[in-house]
Amino acid sequence: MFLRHRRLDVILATLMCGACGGSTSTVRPACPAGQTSLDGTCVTQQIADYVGCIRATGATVASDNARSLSAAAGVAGATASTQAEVKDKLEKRYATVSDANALEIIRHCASSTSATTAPSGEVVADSVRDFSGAQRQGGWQYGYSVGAGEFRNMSEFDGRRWSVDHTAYWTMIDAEVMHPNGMQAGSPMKREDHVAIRRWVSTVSGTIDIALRLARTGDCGNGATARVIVDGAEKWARTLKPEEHDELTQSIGANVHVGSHVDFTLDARDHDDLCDGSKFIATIKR
Ligand SMILES: [Ca+2]
Repeated sequence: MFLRHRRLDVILATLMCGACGGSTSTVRPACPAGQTSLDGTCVTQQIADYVGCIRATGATVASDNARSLSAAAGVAGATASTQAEVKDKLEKRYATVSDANALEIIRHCASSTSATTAPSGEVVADSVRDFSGAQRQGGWQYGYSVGAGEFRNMSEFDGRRWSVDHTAYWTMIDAEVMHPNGMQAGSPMKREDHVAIRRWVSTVSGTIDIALRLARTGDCGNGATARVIVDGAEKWARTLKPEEHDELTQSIGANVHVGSHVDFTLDARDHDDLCDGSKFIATIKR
């Protein structure tokens, strides 16, 4: 939890005042080539992306204190000349008060946004290569929604797969395969529609290419529907028929910013989750 310490409150109150009290805070200058505006100050794109990552990640894990971390990152970004310098400033500040959550975000974003300098065609995320038992590692989150509800993180990881509650629902995600849960009669599991969601929180800005590989792992039931949803907008959808065991490949493009949600979802189709395990792999390039 951020800002438990009064000393940090004082530091950040000072920083926030410095960020909002000057006459230049409302000025948005036209920045020279290769730079972009960060809260009214021209900085490198890499610094802007780094601060953007800290703000986006902080907002997802610590809403109570995200504004303060956001302000500290903004001030550090506006007064540094490199991403490494921003990281150094923030690390020193949060190490002083032993804020492990803030330090994790600061270091995670430093490694993630180094990809913003990758040349075109570089793989910035791969759902199999990056798969792990840690939420947010590599920008990936493993979750689900109840029906069309909001994204929720899965909480169980058994060393191979994420699940909601493996004793109650089919809903799961492993390195390659996803499975939803349905509310049809006859299932031994709880009757509740779960959409399985593998989410990538973008570490880059601009146009990305997403290469998909899909296939059914079972051959019964009524099929399952796979979708790619970027910041809430559906970009692609395909229902996999029960017998579609041959790998299907698809390439799609999308425009993203640092912090964009790129969701790979699988739902049971008409509530029937019988044999709905499906391989759904994504490789993302920029
Ligand atoms: Ca189904």
